[in-house]
Amino acid sequence: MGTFSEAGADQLISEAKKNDLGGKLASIEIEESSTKTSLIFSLQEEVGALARALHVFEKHGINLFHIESRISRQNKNDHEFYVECDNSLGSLSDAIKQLREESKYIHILSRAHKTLDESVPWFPRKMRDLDEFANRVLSYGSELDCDHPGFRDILYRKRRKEFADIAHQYRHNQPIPYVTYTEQEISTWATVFRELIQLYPKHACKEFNNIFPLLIDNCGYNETNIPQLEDVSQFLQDCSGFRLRPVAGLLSSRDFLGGLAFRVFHSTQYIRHHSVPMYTPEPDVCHELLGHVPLFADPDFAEFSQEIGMASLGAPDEYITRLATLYWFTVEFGLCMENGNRKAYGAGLLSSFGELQYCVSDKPSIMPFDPFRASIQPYPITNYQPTYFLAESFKDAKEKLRQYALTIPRPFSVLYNPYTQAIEVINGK
Ligand code: HBI
Ligand code: NLE
Ligand code: FE
Repeated sequence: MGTFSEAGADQLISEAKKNDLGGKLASIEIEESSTKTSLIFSLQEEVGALARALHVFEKHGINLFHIESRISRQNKNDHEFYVECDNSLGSLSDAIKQLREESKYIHILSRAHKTLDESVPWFPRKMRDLDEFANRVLSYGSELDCDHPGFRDILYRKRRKEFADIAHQYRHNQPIPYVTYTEQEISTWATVFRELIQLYPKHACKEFNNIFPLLIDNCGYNETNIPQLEDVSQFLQDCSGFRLRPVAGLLSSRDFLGGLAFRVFHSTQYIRHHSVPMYTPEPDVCHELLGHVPLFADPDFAEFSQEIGMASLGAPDEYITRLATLYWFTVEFGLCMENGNRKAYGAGLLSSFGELQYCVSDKPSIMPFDPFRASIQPYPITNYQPTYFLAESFKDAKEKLRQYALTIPRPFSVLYNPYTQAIEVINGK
């Protein structure tokens, strides 16, 4: 792992040493793959000061590889020490804590790998790592909850199990298997499709309406055909680099959001039970293909979605909950302003002909989109939403989200490298 090559890191450290030990460069932490940690601290010139500082390392079981000293440029009465120490044994964080108390300043130049891994929840580093999610689905297929409309329908349960098996067997970079949908499934799709296309021109945002005809032309979207995930995934890759991955059911918020960091959208392939075409609380192929896919083809929206994903990587649990809530009130149930009219851009609205009509009526309450506010708003998951957040535009929502993401405490920052399809971790913000 690691973004900076070791050579690069070493170069930065030596620059820091050469130029200004106490200056800006010295406060950058650079990730290294060895167990070596380098730091600089200052001590007031007095007999025994160095011995005292060195005793701190001894006390906490830290072996020193290297030490240099010089007069501080900032204050001629102070000494500055550069040390390289072994992080693999002993407690370096305790030693640093004590040193902070005894020295005027301390700068950690590079910290060994170990420290990051211990304090941060696991997250995928390469797109291929998303294969790990397949067997971590929360509920799926044959294990339908007892209040699910398909619970008593043995045929439906059997069918859901077939879809779950496809998703479980899927691996990164494979084509998504085509499925032959039954007549009953196509008829459910037809009802949903027919009702929704009557509502889109008036209630869907313009980005959605711009892309929808392209899906009809290129991906087999029409009343008599349920489009194949593989065809749609290829189309999205051409438009915005987003791609689909089949998933058996609900993933944890952490896993689901993590996929978005790679522009990977986990998509169900089964269809809702034929008894509930107007609204279902679960994602299904109508929700993914009609609700989500059109906007993932839009570059601004794709970037917005990826940024939520990137913000989630390695974030503390309480922030994952807030990001999942933000996802809910934007990507799933977001409204935006367009020439003075309220339009839907959330996928949960664009795939439910029941809720799409409701959300533009005067029944729900509408609040301006502010991520600090939206991220803590409670919401029901099995009914129409009582509250929606209204964004000025995707660009504005993206900018606000960026400000919010900066407040998430993480001891590192992340970049996505599209050439390697990998997350690069930069230690020290
Ligand atoms: N899993 N498969 C899948 N699909 C979703 O839409 C989904 C999910 N897990 C969590 C989730 N959505 C949201 O509720 C947010 O927590 C991200
Ligand atoms: N309620 C939506 C629909 O019926 O299409 C699905 C929402 C999934 C979060
Ligand atoms: Fe969704």
